[in-house]
Amino acid sequence: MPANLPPVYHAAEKRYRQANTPEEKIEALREMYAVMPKHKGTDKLQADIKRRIAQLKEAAKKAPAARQIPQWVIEKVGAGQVPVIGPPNAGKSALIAAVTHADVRVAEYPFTTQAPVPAMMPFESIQIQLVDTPAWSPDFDVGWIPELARRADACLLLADLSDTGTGAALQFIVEAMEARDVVLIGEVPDEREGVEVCVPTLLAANKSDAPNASRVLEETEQVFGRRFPICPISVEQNQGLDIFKRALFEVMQITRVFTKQPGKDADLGEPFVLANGSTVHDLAAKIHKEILANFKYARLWGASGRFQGQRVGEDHVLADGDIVELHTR
Ligand SMILES: Nc1nc2c(ncn2[C@@H]2O[C@H](COP(=O)(O)OP(=O)(O)O)[C@@H](O)[C@H]2O)c(=O)[nH]1
Ligand SMILES: [Mg+2]
Repeated sequence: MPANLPPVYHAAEKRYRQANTPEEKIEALREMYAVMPKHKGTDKLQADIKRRIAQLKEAAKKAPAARQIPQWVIEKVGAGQVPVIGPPNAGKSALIAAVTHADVRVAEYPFTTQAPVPAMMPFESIQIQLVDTPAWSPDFDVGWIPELARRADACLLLADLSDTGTGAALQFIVEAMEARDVVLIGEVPDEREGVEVCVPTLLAANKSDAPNASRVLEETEQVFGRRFPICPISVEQNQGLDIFKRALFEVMQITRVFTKQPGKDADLGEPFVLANGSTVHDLAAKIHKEILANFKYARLWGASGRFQGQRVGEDHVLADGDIVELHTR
């Protein structure tokens, strides 16, 4: 039986996954428990949440007040945070160096990157925050990468097309994530069960210039083609990087909205970034709570309108690139 969890549940679950302290986690779990429907279909989930609360309380008793924010919590800036995750030598650092202005170390020997390193990737009107991570493999277990992924807005998995073992290496990562309740998936389903966190993920397949690349790409597609969108690139030869940026933007499921003041030109500099499906209400709430409180109507230019300058209400669903003029009392 599907659990049919309400949006408030998913909101609390998001707080749970982004919580930095045990207290915040317990609070979010309690909220999840309070708002979830209690029926047979959620028996397992109810038990699971209770177990987690008990575990957290137990852990808090043993290690009191470790309030420090872990070093792998990276402050989010820009339109979204995207860890770049993959096996050793896939070219994670090389990719980040190619698409950002950051100085990340690229090396022919594995395990060059030891701590998460954030870097901004410009994409059209926005900046996406990529986070370089250490290579993750059975020989080198980086336990905090799932924690980074859990809080992320999307993930980028990087395959190495010069390595026939890249499919198995990625499989290891995907499964190790799932063991920590982090599910990497191309498109997050609307209806979900359980406490797992789904993170929208793009698979970029690097080194398409390598001798056996097309065969390895085919194998990678066979294993992961239904799970992730796959985007072949060659960082070294600067191939496919524009398509890659667009594909990552698509996976993130975000809508860019520009605002304008009545009687003035639109501010086409930096858009507001909203989740797909957001409304004029969500935009107003993001700008200022006074604007939301005094909202009268909006005028709209862009793809979501029937005509340019259309007058719309709070419930109007916005589209990428829309320009909105908010009118207040
Ligand atoms: N042939 C080829 N080699 C690449 C490409 N991108 C990166 N490399 C090489 O792969 C090695 C590992 O790169 P690095 O970015 O350090 O990998 P990381 O461990 O995933 O961060 C370096 O020697 C890079 O020069 C590519 O597109 N094609
Ligand atoms: Mg690296």
